[in-house]
Order: sequence, then C-alpha cells, then structure tokens
Amino acid sequence: MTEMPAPEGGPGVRPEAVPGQESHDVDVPAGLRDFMAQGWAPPLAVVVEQAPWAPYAAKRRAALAARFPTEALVIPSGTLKVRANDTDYRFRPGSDFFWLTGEPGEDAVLVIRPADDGASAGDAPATLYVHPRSDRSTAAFFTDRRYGELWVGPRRGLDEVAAVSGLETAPLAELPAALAQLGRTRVLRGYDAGVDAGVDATRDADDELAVVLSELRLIKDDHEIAQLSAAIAATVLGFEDVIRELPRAIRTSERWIEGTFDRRARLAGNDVGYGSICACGPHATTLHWVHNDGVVRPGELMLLDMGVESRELYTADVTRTLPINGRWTEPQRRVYDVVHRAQRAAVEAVRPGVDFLEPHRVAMRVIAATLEEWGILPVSAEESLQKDSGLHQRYTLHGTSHMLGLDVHDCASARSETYRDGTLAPGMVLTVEPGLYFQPDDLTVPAELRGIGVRIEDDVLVTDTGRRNLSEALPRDPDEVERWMAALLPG
Ligand SMILES: [Mn+2]
Repeated sequence: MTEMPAPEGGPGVRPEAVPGQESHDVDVPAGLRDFMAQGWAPPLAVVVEQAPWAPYAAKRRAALAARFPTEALVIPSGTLKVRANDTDYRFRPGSDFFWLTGEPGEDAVLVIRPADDGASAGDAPATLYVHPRSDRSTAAFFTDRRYGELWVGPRRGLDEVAAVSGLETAPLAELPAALAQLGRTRVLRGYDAGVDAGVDATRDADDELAVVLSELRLIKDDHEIAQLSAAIAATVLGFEDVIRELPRAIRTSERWIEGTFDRRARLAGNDVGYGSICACGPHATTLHWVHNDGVVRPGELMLLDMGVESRELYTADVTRTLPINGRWTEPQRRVYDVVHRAQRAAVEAVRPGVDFLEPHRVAMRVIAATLEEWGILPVSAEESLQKDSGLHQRYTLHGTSHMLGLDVHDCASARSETYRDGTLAPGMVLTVEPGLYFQPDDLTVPAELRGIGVRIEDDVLVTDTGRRNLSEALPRDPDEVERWMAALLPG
C-alpha cells in the first residue's frame, strides 16, 4: 500500500493530512471524514466462482515447485507505473506471475514454500498476498487515488481472490514478515523493488528462476492455445475493421488505422498486445514504425503488424502487407510474391523435432535466391547464406520466428539451447514472419522497388504431427487479398 507523505505543518496547511491526495484535491475536514466513515451497506462480493484457468495455474505452480523443491519462490505481479506526474498507466500484471495465478491486480505477490518432507511438490503451500478491500472506517477509501475503492472502483478482496484462484490469500501488510521468515529463497526480480529489497537471495539463483519460468512456458497447454486462438480471432476482426475504415484513413492518417484496431482490441480483448505498427508507403521499411502518424496514400502498400491481447492476456502477433486501394501494382506484387513464397515454405517447415531456426533457414534460402536472380546481391545466394557472409540481411533485417504467448516475445529468458538453438516440440507456438525491405534511399536496389517493405506473419502451433496455422483465417495469398479487400472496402 502506497501512502502519500503527510504535508509539513505551517501556514495554509490542510486541516488534516489524508493518504493518496494530490495538490489539486479538495480538503477533507474532520466532520466529512467522520460522515464518510458511516452509512454504507456491506460490500458486495465482486466474483466468487473459481475461474476456468485455476486448475491450469495450479498445475503450473506444481511444475515450478518441482524444480526447486527445497526453496521458497517469490513472484510479484509488479507495481503501478507512472505515465506522467500523478497519472499511471493502466496496470497489466507481469506475465510469469499471471501464468501462475491468473490474478490481474497490482502489487500482488505469490509465495510458494517448500512442501513438507515426504509430500510431493504439487502440495507445496502457496499464498497470494493481495490488497484487501478498502477499509471504509479510514479516509483512504475515498481519498487515495491509486488504491481507494471510491476512486478506482471495487476490487476483489481476499476471500474473492481465494475463491477465483483456488489459492490461499493473505493481506499485503503481512508480506514483509512472511518474507523475513522464509529460508532459502529465490525471487523473480525487477517487478517490485520493495519485494526485491525484502528478500535475501543471490542474483544467480534468481536468474535461474526466471530461466525456468520461461522454459516451462515454452509448451502451451490447451487453455493457453484456446486463449491464443481467441486473441487471433479478434485480431482478424480488427484487420477487417481497418480495411472497412480505409477511406477515412486516407482522408486523415495512419492514426485512424491505429485507433480503429485499438477499438477492436479493447472491445474484444484487454488491449493490444504490443504497440501496433501501421506503416504506410516507405514507413514499411522501418521495422518498428510505431509513430503511426503518416499519410495513407492509395497506390502504396500498408504494412500492418498488430495483435489483440485477450482478456486473459495472451496476444496475437500477425502482420499483413496490403495494397491501400485494394489492387497490387506490378512491382509491389513482385516483391510480395517472394515473401509469400518464403513464408509459405517456412510455415511448412514447422514440425516437431526440427530446429527452431529451420523455418528461418528455409525462408532465407528463398529470398536470397531471388535477390541473386534480380541482380541485387553482390555475391551468390549460396555465398550470402554462409554464416560469415549474410549480405542478404541488408534486405531481410530480422529473424523469422519468436515464441508467442502471454508475451509477444514469449519465453525471453529461456536459454539458447532450449529456444534459439533448440528444437520445436508439440505445444510450442511461434511466429513465422519473413520480410523484405527496400529502403527508399538504397542505391543497390532498382528504383521501382525502393520504398517497398513487405512482411507476412502468422502464428503457428507445433502439433504432434506437424503444425496448425492459428492465423490461417486471415488471407495472405495475393489474389485472395484482392478479393477479400474488394468485399470489405466500402462502395
Ligand atoms: Mn512478431
């Protein structure tokens, strides 16, 4: 619980210091405080049923506890982040914490203790420390802008969080004493400075906890795959919204595209999973174009890299490059066809047992061969594909795949031998997203291709026998793209 420091005494001081107030807030005289402390009906329970994800989260906690059977594990959800002055970003819990608890609130901390001798790791006792409901006998409930329920709305209390999550809960006020009593402990650092300072642990042991969490998250369970599918289905709707709104985007700017997708993300999910890239014309050659403030010109391409984050915080990550007026020009189609061929071959390369990097190698072979054919590469494709050359990367710029889940770049702390240099296994979900980017001022490229950037990105589940393209429903075949856009573009 954060309380604002009480103001110093002196001339012009407020009648009574109250927690969480800002300089522009109204004074709170003692009579008002007393009046506000009474006359309220008992608080209604917010939610009381166990959530569908609760059994999955319990299995995940057991899997984690089994890796550290003799140690306590401390995983915070994170704290509110200031956007500017006294306004915060809307809170989004840390992904590891959420994966283990499903609890959305800020400042919460999961503590898993070692199971008693002889018990299995599945029985490791776990407690979730959370903010209690506001105490209406104190002023904080109506003066504290960050935590007062009158300011920010009702939250789940201890009993409700316990019912929803299936976890034992305790008030955050008891956390410092509980942390002080733990034996050997690992903490997921970097989320909550107060917790980091309150746990005596070593950096290496803590890093290993982050690695294990990332590696456990590599394989998605059924619930996670359903969540990713829901996020992708909403993303498809968002792309359709954008095409329908193109005339207004042309009259305004890329901002209209971003706003249109944002609206779908809020309506169907929690938010966008990452800053949308709405890159029209040559902006498509800037990999992370997130200014989204440029003009939308018929006759040019738009590269849209956008993903809805579901209500349970799983995100899609899909890219389509589309002709703004619904029809490809010849040079646009020439570049698109290469990326499309590379992307199709890379998706087909996804199967259990192959290297994580195999789809990338497949895509780069297709693109390098074409760049040689077009006379753009100064060396042969074969030479360029050697590890110590890589000249084609001037035009491809990035890797082809990353893991996808709660984070858009999921499992980021996994060791290279289990991720980048590892092999694909059933239950993994990865993106396949080759691109080809000809910078507007790149003199090594024929003039008619300069300023064209194309990326095609799908979200692919590794199955027992091969793959399932979870974003199959979003058209990528160039002829199909024209038909799809014609059906959606107004008049
Ligand atoms: Mn991606």
